[in-house]
Amino acid sequence: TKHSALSSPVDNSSKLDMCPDQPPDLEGPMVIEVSQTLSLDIIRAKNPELLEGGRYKPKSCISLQKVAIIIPFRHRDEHLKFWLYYVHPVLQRQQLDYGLYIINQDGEGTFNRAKLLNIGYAEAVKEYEYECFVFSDVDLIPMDDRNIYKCSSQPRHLSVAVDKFGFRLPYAQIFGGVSALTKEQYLKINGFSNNYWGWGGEDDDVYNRLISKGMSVVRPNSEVGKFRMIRHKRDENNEPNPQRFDRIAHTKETMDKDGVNSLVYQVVRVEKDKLYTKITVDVGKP
Ligand code: UDH
Repeated sequence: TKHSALSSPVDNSSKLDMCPDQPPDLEGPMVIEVSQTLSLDIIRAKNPELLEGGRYKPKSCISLQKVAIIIPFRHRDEHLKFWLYYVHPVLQRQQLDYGLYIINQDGEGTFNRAKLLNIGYAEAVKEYEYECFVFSDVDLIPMDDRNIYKCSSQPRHLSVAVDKFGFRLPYAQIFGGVSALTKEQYLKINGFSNNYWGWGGEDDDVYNRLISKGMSVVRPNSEVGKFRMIRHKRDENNEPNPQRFDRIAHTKETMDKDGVNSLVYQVVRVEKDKLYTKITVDVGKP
């Protein structure tokens, strides 16, 4: 009886509860096939709840974390389609408040994965109050949706049992593939190195940074941590970097001056699709 016609509509978000620790609709092990042909239109149609820029948040509860998913990218459109097709539905079942950022290296210069990841961090924090950053290669598809793409009190390595490595960790210190850092954890290590050009070493450098700041790496078990890696040949302009061994031997001395605090790049183009925010960037050259 007291409702005025002029009062603003009820804001439901203030009445929502936090999402549960265990999202109710998870399916567990999933079958991943990478032989079919996919179109972006099919993937868009299968994900009607996505908002412009590859954003989502659950309607029924407040997400436990705001997560930016960051993918380093160049010339891998086929892999990206499989990633979008399989992983977007997983992230929604996981009840995450998330945004997907594809950081596309412009031009044909030497690839720099870690610098692209730093750029992803820097661009994502301009858009939303992300608390957690999940860095993922484009060719890694989770095989179990109980592997939640969110952060922990310690840095988390998610891709622990990749088919290519016989579903085992190839070495104990590995931090590449898919990993998750809170904003605090990321800033504590000054982000990642900008100086690893070409293939290899940059992920081991991140591991060194974490250890030198007194952190440790946590992982899901090897059942939940299963991944399929899409097979591919070596990319052009991403040859193994001969400097990598020397660089990872000196992480401790260089990390305070080489990272997110020394990041320089140019944004060339920003594309907002329902499925992703694609940011094309000039990373410069060695
Ligand atoms: N990436 C691109 N484009 C490139 C290079 C790398 O998008 O040209 C991204 C992509 O997200 C990829 C990630 O960087 O998943 C890591 O690069 P990678 O796939 O080259 O690294 P990986 O260790 O493979 O997976 C190394 C070459 C494998 C050759 C296998 C020959 N059988």
